[in-house]
Amino acid sequence: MIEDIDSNVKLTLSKSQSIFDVVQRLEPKVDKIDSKVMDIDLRTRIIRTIQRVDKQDYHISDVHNDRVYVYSKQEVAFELKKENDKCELMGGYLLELDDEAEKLYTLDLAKKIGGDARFALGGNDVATEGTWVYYHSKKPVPSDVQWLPGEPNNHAAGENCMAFRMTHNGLNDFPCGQNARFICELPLAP
Ligand SMILES: [Ca+2]
Ligand SMILES: [Ca+2]
Repeated sequence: MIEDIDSNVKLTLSKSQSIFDVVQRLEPKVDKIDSKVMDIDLRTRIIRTIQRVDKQDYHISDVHNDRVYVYSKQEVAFELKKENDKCELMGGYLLELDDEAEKLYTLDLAKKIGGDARFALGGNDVATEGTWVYYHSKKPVPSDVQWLPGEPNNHAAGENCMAFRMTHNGLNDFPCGQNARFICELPLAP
């Protein structure tokens, strides 16, 4: 590509046209190359992001809003730190829903991937009962993110972790430490 430009420049200059003509002639070519470079950059970032994911252990989503979502295939006794560390090794963190749209996208995928399996996220009210924040960013769970009706209810001995309850297709609080699969959010690598 670079050689092409180079020969184009020489050819054009040899015709001794004005600089303005040269620029005008090359502009569409440069635009085309620019968009190719951006395309290659995106592909590279996707590859860099997903090559850290062990495909034996995780399902990977398509690219969505400049990130991919990774769903564990196995259930674990879900602990925020332990599972978030696994996400960090892949360059991400336990899923943080920024809005209802992100919930619907990740919930829909959870259904397709895991059926009725429980999938845990990064939300929790461990520090202050009833105040829901995300483990990685410490940001509050936005109020437009909808829980299932009647949830979070801090049932029985207490429920301080957040999961998709797939039998009811929505968000529920459940006891940290119980069995769940989990979801990591991986922003595309720089
Ligand atoms: Ca709670
Ligand atoms: Ca609950």
